[in-house]
Amino acid sequence: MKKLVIPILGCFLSLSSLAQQAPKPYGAVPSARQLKWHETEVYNIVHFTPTTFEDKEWGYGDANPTIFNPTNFDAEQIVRSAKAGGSKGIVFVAKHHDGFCLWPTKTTDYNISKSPFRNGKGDMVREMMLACQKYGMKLGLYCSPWDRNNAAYGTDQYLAIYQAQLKELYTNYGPLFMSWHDGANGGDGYYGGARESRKINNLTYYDWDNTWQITRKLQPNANIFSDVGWDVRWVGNEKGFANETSWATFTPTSADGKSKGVPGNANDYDAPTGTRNGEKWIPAECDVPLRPGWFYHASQDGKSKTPQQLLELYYKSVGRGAALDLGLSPDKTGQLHNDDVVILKAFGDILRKTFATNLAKTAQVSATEGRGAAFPTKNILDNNRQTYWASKDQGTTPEIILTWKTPVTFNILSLREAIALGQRIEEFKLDVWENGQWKEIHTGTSVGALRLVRLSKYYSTEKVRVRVTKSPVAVTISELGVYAEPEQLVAPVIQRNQKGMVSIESPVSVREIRYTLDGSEPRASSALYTESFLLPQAATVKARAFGKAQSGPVASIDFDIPSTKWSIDQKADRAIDGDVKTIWVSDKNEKYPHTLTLNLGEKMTLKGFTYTPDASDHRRGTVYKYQVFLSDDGQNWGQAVAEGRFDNIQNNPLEQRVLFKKAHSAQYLRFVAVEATNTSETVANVAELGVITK
Ligand code: FUL
Ligand code: CA
Repeated sequence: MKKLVIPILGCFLSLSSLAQQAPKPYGAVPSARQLKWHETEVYNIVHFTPTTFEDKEWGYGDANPTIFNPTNFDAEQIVRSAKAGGSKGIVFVAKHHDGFCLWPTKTTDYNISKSPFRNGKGDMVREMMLACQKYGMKLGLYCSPWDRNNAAYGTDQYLAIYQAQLKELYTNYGPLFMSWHDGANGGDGYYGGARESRKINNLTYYDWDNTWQITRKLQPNANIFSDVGWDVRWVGNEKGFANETSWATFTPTSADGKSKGVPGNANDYDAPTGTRNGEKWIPAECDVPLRPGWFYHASQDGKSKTPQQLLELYYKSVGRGAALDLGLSPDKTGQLHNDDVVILKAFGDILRKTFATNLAKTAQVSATEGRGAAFPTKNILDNNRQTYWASKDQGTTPEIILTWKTPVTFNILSLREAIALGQRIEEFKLDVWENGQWKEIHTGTSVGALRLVRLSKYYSTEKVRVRVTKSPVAVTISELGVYAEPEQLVAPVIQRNQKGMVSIESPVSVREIRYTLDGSEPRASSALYTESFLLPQAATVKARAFGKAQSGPVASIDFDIPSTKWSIDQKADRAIDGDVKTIWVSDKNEKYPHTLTLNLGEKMTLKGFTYTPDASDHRRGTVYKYQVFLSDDGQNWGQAVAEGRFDNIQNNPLEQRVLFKKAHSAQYLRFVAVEATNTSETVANVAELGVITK
């Protein structure tokens, strides 16, 4: 008898609770490891190797280990500053493309024990790990597969070495939240003295399927990052943002879409958006350096992103369900430059202030289409991503309404789905109550782990409504927030045109801007900027906005001589007009090499030259290999005074500064674009061509 009763009772119970069952998962869903990663949101990749001391972006692999001699390395200063910048983790570059290992590895002599750092007894990976532990930060590691030092690179001996390095790292350090695998591989390098170009087949060379099994086995909680996952995908650019519509699901392939993708050979073009209903849950990481380059260069002092630029990146990465991996670059002392420390803190402070008060918590919340008492609306305000409110299976267009007794002022809406059940929402709308009726102020698309809507202005209202207007299945919302961002003073933008006129403008309205020309910090007593002025010589312009009680961050530009007297052939005036947004592109009927001849108008002493490529999304013909010749008369040119390659210019299209081996006196400079980053392109682009005289 007993045996019969139990199943009947069970059946009765499940019937009565049917309405309160959780929605069925939709599509690919995150693993527990990925759910943890989603909580990280902001972390920092740190580049500090002999390449820092060589003032390069890609070390060739031939630097003498003795140059790696930081006078004041302090992992805690780096980690503390990162944390002040809202970060929850560090991805430390344990080995970059130059092959130098920052831990005492047994796999190669090219490592930290051969450097003067801590008298050859140092282990920087360990110091970084301990600093992370001290400050409650997660640790991830980057170990470059491409190794320009290793003699075995390109042969079938190298994979075992790379795998052994990973094993050492996974065994001696951790626990790791990420294992970072970049896609740059193959090309020229030192290779144990061979100094040649070595090509590999990136589809097979690293045997990723087996190599990553090592990661899984030794560091089961490490999220594997690469162009194709397994856990986190590259967003496809180094600008730091995902597309407006951004899916955590992705179907990775090779670049031509024909085979399985691998790092360095993947459908990066799909990565900014991801794949709706893609095969796997592989959310995007947006990596971007705080300074122009990934490594520290003194010439880039003053060019770090401002807190406001970082905020924009934050809203376009974290706010689109991805993560922001902000690159930090210790200088030769082994610490972050104080400017960067200040910027990080200011950025973190604004984030903390913005999100300190969720105005939604003081509202009365109601929802249509609710799924019953097991999924109450209070779940969207409990700071817990696991608890959620859900609609009925048939109710795919629910609305959530917030009502306050007195109006609130806000400019940010935040939404999270219960992503353990998949990414569901495809479109939503935001309305505010204005003059006795609803006014639609925003339409959004994907939500996923997080969607931050940052409105162009502040709204004051007593009612806010979020309407989901498109979803294939029942909707889940795990958290909802309404916030007001504090008002800000931002760094002005300094520019000089071809006539030598300097203009200084602030992207937001400010009371006043003050500036200096002698390299000193602008103070309340410095010159007041009223209109553009002539700067006919080389000088450092620093400017800053002053508000009622405080002053904003300092903007600084190091101008060389102006191009006032210059002329150029090929109708390439756009290459010398001082404006990086105007671009010269070579004749499309001509093939490489492309040549530009610059007449400086008078003879002068030249220490080097600069090339700034087009940085726009649709750029073509970024120059990779170059040569430079000089002449007194524009007729006789000797040997090239500089030739080489612009490292990493494809991913990070910035001003390239090349110093000649010695200074030369000349009136004419000839820039030869020898090859594009993409060798199938026939054109070359030049946003700006300049000289270094200082
Ligand atoms: C890229 C590398 O080539 C850059 O040097 C840098 O390390 C960046 C984070 O990843 O693939
Ligand atoms: Ca919740």
